[in-house]
Amino acid sequence: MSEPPKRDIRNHVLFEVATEVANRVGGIYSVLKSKAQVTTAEYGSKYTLLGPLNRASAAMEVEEIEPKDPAIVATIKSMGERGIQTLYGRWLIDGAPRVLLFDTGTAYYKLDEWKADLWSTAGIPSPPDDHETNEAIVFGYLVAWFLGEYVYHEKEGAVIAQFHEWLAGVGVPLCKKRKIDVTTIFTTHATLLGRYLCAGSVDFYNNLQYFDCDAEAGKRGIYHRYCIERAAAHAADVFTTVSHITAYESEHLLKRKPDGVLPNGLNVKKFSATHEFQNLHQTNKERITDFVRGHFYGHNDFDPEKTLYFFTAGRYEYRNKGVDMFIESLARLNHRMKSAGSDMTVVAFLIFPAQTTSLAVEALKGQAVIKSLRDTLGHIEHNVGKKLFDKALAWHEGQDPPDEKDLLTAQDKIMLRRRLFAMKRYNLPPIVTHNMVNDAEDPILNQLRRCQLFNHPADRVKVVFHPEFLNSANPVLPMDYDDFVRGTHMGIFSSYYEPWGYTPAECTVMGVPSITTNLSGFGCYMEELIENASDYGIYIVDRRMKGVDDSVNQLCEFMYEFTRKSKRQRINQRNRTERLSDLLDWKRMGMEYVKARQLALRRAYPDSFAGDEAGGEEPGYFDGTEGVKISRPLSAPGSPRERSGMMTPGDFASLQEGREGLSTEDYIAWKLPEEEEPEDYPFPL
Ligand code: G6P
Ligand code: 1S3
Repeated sequence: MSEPPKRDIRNHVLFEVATEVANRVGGIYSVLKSKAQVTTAEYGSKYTLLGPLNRASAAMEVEEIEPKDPAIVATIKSMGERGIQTLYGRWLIDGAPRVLLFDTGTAYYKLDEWKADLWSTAGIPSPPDDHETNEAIVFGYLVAWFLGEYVYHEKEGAVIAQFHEWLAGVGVPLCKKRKIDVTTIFTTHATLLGRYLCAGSVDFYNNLQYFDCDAEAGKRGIYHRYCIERAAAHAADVFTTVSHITAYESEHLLKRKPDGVLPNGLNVKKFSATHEFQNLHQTNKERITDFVRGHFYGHNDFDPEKTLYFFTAGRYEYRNKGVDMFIESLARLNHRMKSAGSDMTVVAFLIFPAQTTSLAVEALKGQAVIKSLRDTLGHIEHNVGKKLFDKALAWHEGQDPPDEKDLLTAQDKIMLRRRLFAMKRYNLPPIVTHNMVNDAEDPILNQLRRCQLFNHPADRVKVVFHPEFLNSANPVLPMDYDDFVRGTHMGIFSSYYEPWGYTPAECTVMGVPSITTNLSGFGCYMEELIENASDYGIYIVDRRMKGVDDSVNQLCEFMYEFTRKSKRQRINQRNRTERLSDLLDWKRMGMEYVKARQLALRRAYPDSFAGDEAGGEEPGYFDGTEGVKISRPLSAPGSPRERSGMMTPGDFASLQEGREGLSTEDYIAWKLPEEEEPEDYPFPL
């Protein structure tokens, strides 16, 4: 057989494969969407995202266009002839990347054949009734089909396919088994077993190396999914994850050391006036205050000027997202503020989508009562103004100026009295804004009840559980998430399982201080990068070396100290927080993706790099001597003092050729206690 033609690594094309392309589900959507701008800047038309077609969200997010790349045209055509429908277009986001979405429904006629093939070629079983896995299989086979035909039509350029998470992972072992001439990267954003084990009551981090993974997956009914994830991790040319913690977890649960860490960045938008984000805080805070006035009608005995808004938000994973710990800490904060006679009030929002039937009548009533009061007062104000004007016109020298007592008519007084009586309330302001499907068993509601956080007038900590994502069309709290975050004073994310954690990172770029933990990828990253993180509004609770009670107290202490800051101190701290934005910008974080792609090309096409080895004579593509092809990270360090002058997270220890993957010793800030001081190991084994 003749050698396949050598592919041109310089003019390679990039496909990114994920189930959340133009389809918001969770964190991967945020990764792809925010990263699109830097990736299209680098690749232009040579970058295409592949995903399953969700017609409802595609209708909102994608504009259909005609493909120009002849290999894509030919492949879509030939797949179409076999009944596969696709949508090719531009994703309507910054960077407007090209997307190719496959209608998996049109390929189900092949499901049984593909399941049999998956078993015979990769030994991966698939039970009949797991819809999510069926979708993953169909999508994976469609992607492998597409890539196989694409490289048949496109013979010149090298092809990189980067797959995100197990749901998009089936294509990876298929590419390998079928020897498709592409190089693959598999990036996991969490591990299936990690998510399941942490959600239970397992001492996860101290037992990572001891789990019998097959058995644990089997017990939870996810063995087949676990097989897909593990196969993808092992079959990929390059295996990566989003943080060093998850790298450590992957090593033990997926049994392959990742080659590197690709942390998540954000598309940081700078305002032309640096104080603009502070103005936005003030305006959005007023909008939150409007809601609070309504929600707490009849109990508005706290001063908005002395009220702080805290919040937590995310996917409703009660234990993984640390909601249990947050509520317990709020209860302790309440007690502490009361005992100290604090004149501050904290309103804590918990935003986690859960099953609801409708908005609660009490929540709607609160907003309606306040709206009527405002309307009535507006009316009275108008009448008073008019009357005063008329009296002023009729005034003559020698007369007394108009008396304010004559300005309110009897009717005005009655209207006012009615509104005041409408604000009388015999119950406490509700702790939840919606009627929950499972009120009696909801873990958040039960923990609030257990901790007796009932919005009593004497409480210094009030709570509002909003079991739905925010949006500006909501009649109770009409704000989009970003605006809401800007208006708050602090975000609190005391996660137990959090491979990266976008929520505190988003707070940071909006100049909102946040609390996170050293079990979150973001927390570890910031702790390692910045020497005095809390000065910059990044507080990190130790959930690794402390007992639960001590961690709760530490979280409570952080919040309490925050309530003692003056307005000036809060403003200064927000300024410092916002200055960290550059550290989280994709312009910097994206360098790790660049390195992963380089490594993937090197592994698949080592001959093309012959002149690039250390000491090689010829200028190499990737050694920076051949002209700048790839955007560089920001060269100016952020204003906070970085611990080590490292530029990107990968500089900690990451993607390098000639290594079998990260070395366990390289995982940042992630060592088991026994690895440091064996005799100090605090837990029974
Ligand atoms: C921003 C605004 C100020 C406002 C302050 C309130 O900095 O520019 O005008 O006074 O926010 O801060 P606070 O922490 O009390 O919400
Ligand atoms: C995952 O989403 P999650 O909230 O289920 O992926 C995100 C993007 O990489 C990551 O930020 C998060 O920690 C993971 O948990």
